[in-house]
Amino acid sequence: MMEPLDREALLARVRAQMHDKRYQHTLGVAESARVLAIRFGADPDKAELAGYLHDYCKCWPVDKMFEILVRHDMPPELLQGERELWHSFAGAIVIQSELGVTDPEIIQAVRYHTTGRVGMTLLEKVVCVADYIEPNRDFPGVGMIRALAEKDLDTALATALGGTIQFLIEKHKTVYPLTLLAYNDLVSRKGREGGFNG
Ligand code: DGI
Ligand code: FE
Ligand code: FE
Repeated sequence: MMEPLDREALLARVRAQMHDKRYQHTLGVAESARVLAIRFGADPDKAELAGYLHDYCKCWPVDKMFEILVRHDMPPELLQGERELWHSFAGAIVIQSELGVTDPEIIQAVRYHTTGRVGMTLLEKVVCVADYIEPNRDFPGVGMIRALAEKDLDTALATALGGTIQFLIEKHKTVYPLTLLAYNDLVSRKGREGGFNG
């Protein structure tokens, strides 16, 4: 049984996995996730912790991630698909084995932070949106997502995922099925509730 790490020890471990820019992004996501959690009623401590952990594997060699994913019987569409997606699924595994994280909510928030999924939990949405809007992020459309995230987390997330899908299509990259399903799920729920206001 592994002792849970205190915040400082955990941050030192996280920092050792990545270059400085990625670490600054990580701190930004943790901060934004805490703000969003308070705003929308998720657990702020869990949101912050998931933010610290979400890109744990992002800078690892792809071979190392691939080996972990194969050992854990990940689906062929993930193993044969875009490598950009591997760090979230591998990260969810590694934070358990290397850091002793056991909270399933945090593990799921890390696992689905890149693709989203159908029926996302509040914490998963908070971490996913925080990843898009943390203070260091600068991409076309980020201002719009930040503004939406002041009021409506689902609309912010659907807009963010929609933007990613659009970006991928423009670059002739594959769209991971879960990303599309997550987008459809958010939009169709909104439709049933009476539509988007954004
Ligand atoms: O790890 P971050 O850079 O902080 O952000 P992220 O975990 O959202 O990863 C973003 C990258 O993943 C970005 O280059 C777009 C890519 N991505 C997200 N969804 C999909 C995807 N790539 C493909 N091919 N398919 C997807 O569905
Ligand atoms: Fe990521
Ligand atoms: Fe990230």
